[in-house]
Amino acid sequence: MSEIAGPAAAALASLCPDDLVFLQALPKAELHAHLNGSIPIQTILELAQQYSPSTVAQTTEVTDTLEKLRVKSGIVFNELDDFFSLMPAIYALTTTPEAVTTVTRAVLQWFLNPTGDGAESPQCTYLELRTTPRATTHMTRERYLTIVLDEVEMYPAIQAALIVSVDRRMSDLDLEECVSLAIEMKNRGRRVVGIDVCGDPRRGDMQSFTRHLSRAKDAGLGLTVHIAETTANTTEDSLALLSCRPDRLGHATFLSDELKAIARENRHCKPCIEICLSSNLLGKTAASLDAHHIHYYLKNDHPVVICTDDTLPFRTSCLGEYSLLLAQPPLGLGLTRDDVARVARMGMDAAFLRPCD
Ligand code: 6MZ
Repeated sequence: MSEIAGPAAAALASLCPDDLVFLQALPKAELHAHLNGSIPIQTILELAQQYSPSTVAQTTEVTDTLEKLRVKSGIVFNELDDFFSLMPAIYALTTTPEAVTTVTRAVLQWFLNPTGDGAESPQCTYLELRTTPRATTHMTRERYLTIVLDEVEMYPAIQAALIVSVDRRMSDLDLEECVSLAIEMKNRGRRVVGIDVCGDPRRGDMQSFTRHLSRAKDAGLGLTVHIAETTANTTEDSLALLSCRPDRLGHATFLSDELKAIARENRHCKPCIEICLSSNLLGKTAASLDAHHIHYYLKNDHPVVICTDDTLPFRTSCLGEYSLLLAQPPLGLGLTRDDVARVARMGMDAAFLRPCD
């Protein structure tokens, strides 16, 4: 927990001990956490020590990225794009089966084991971790997923499950492979509970994704999509994603009122909005907590779940994100304990292991 910085750290530091005990004891679901964005800094530094790059450019990229990640006060992002530029170096350090085992184990421990800083409770009660199956020179996508699932399944089903992410940049063939793998794994009894669409919001044609996403839903997988995360996402982009009847929406920061209405009509059970406060503030897609779209959803009694997104670059934690709800303005939203408990319950109810359909 000592690694957190930025808005979450400031909110956490402002809470009284009683509030901290309250937040720690609250059952919390973490439903929007990207595996390679959630690697503990210590783990990534250890992997860097074993890394033997083949080119000078690779060495420089990894060194520069690690330097940014290590800054005590956290990275200052100018825009969300700065986040995506960190990923190649992180991926360079996680190309082998051994490295994927190491990072998955470390991320699961970070979320699900007691924190060791005096708190008896883990960061969250239930974790739906998500990751993009990655083929490297050392492994196929199937092997990648098997390795991640082997680690996830070390925990009981009521504690951990996996969402398979597909990246907006993927070709039709890659999408076909990832969705088929997710369905096959689920049918084999492996703990894949959903599909996510993620990646750089400026890329990809979501119209071409719809038949793959519908196939995943028809196979009984939950569907969550990053939608309207930035102003680069067009109405057509969002409409294509909404046409697949997603169960949850990632961010939904720039959904117009018209699109919000369409989202609500999509199903009898409104799609829960995955809210990532620190990610939005640091990635500069929300100008301030005051201006954050969470207010709209809370006011309209629309289900939300509070999530971390990528704890490595955004230097946050589940406790940090919940502190942002409870802390007094301007450090937090100033919600009452009852309201925070209600939000946490909505999050637990939105898990794919407890589908509302
Ligand atoms: C969109 C994001 C993201 O899958 O390799 N990812 N996609 N918006 C975001 N908001 C900040 N944060 C992470 O984890 C890393 C990948 O997750 C997606 C990106 O595609 C990133 O490469 P995995 O485990």
